Amino acid sequence: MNLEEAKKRVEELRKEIEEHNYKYYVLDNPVISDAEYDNLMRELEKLEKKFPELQSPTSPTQRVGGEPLPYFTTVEHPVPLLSLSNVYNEKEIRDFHRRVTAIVEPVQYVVEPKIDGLSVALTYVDGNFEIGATRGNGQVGEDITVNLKTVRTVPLKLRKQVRRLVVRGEAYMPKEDFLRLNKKREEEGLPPFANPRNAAAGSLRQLDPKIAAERSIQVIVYDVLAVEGENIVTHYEALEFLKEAGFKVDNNAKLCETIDEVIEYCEKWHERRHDLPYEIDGLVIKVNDVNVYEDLGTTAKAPRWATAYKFPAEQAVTTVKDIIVRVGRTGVLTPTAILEPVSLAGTTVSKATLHNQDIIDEKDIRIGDRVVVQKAGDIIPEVVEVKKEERTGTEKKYTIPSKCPECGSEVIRPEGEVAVRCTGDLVCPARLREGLIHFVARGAMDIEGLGPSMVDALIKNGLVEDIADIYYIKKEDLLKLERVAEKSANNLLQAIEESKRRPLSRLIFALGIRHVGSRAADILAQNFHSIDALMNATTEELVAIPEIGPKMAESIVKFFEQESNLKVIEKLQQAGVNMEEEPPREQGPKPLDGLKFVITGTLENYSRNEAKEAIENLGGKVTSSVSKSTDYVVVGENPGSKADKAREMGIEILNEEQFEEMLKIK
Ligand code: 1X8
Repeated sequence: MNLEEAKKRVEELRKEIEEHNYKYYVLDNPVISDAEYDNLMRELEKLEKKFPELQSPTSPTQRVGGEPLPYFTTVEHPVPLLSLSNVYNEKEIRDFHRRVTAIVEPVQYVVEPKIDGLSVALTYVDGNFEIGATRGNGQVGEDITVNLKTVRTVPLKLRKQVRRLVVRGEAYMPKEDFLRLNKKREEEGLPPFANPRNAAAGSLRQLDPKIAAERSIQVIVYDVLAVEGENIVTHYEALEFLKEAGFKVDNNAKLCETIDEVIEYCEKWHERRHDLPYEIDGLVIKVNDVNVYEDLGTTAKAPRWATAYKFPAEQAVTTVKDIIVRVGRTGVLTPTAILEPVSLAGTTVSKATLHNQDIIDEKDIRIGDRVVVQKAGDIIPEVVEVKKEERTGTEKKYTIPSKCPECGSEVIRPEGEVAVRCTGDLVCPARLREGLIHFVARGAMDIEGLGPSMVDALIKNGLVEDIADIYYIKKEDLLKLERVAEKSANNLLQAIEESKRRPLSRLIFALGIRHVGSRAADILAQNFHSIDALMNATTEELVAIPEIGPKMAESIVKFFEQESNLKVIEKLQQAGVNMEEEPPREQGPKPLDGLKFVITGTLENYSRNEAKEAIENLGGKVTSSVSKSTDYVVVGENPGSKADKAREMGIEILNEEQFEEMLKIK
């Protein structure tokens, strides 16, 4: 195929793929199978690789996420993104209507679900997606174009000829994807997101677009902020226009002729709010006729032609069966109410957080009480109030115990804090599980094959009583565990062995010292060069380092004062865990040390074995399947599904040329 033919085919493919994207994501009506779609994508990728001059920033292949950014730049919105006034009940909806009809009459409204996400503005020039920004303060937002490009519902090219178009929409994570993501995060020892909104915001405000690409974010568009060459006279028409231009719009937008119809629609969605695949916190009511917006005007912050009807937080009444405390990884004892299960906000609730002793005292919550529980935007329900009039006199007051229920260590309440903490640091079993999951996690000691279920098995079988014990596990112990065979035992021991050579900063982070995150761990490693030196650091020395505050300094000093913690560190040292800045290496550092490769397809200049040998000679490893710990996938001719998997997971892909470059440079 020559360049001219390739160009023609590339254009055809892009058009066809965009058409299928539109049918799938916007119309919810796919007409081809995933496999057929994948074939089209693969053909396009192949041609773009073969003819790099045909690459284009708006090609559907560009949605995988490019290079990480050092920071986000800010952008001024061409039109301010206003906020909305709120109304909370029927009376207030009618008051809003009265204010509108004092100026225009008659009036039609459009009512739409109010998505609980992150507002974004998308700018298109000559039909091409140019800038995507967060709302920020309404005037100025952050440029998150690289992340929004990975969102399949953001068209890279419009389906209509428009010179310039600025639209507003809501970026969100569907509820199902949110639950799946949190499950995965917990398995990886990462803290879960509190709600889908935080998950969406956290994903789009990542400097590495590959992370955004892995998360399923969607954008529903609901406003034309600016357009050239179109005469849009009603909001309902604007929604039609947006849909034709290729955006995903909410199919639940309804045109209402009367305020009674508006109220009825709000009530309908109040009842059915959990039926939607995304979280909504109310409905937006907008005047349909765009021409009267000027007459209605805006207040300082919000337009008078629209308002948000906000659902009341969902509540239910149930009984507190018991109060227990849970001990988290950081040692905080959190009192939790065990409830008579009750249906609330689409789920069955059987627990509510009581936060701390102050809250229990303030609300006077007792075991046996009838209580009102509430689920606001967040996932964790709370006790709002006690139905004191329903007390029978048998209710029992509750005080958090003075000893940790898990390890019996004293608990303390640090000055100025509401939380109570166990002092058993590295010895408390409740903290051992979480502490171990954290210790072996990817950003810490990165021990592959040691997930939460393996951690549980090790603890349950008494193989580990502190984090250092993992370095003393023997193969015969592992083989006694359920579902551990020779091969996986070997792999795990190998991974444990390798983790001994992690840099000092990883170890400091892995210890789980309060307030010490991975960035602080880097700084500490750079300043102290060894655990020994860090152990002897005083509060004064620590706070003298930029970015180390007094709270963190105190926490570090306290950590190393604990005799039990020092014992664990000594055990780690005796096991041969690196405790100095430069990890010791067997025969000097190699350029590909610690990097994992997967090879798929046929390479022109290397047999499989030659490629493997070349990587291993430079210190890299070759594995047969793509996983989250894979660093690079080398893709030759006729690659298998591994290339797709890598792309899906946002793992860097090397063609043969890039692979050779890497072997040379390194
Ligand atoms: C915010 C939102 C609007 C809509 C949906 N979800 C939101 N979060 C909509 O109009 N369909 S409008 C809006 C605002 O103007 N602040």
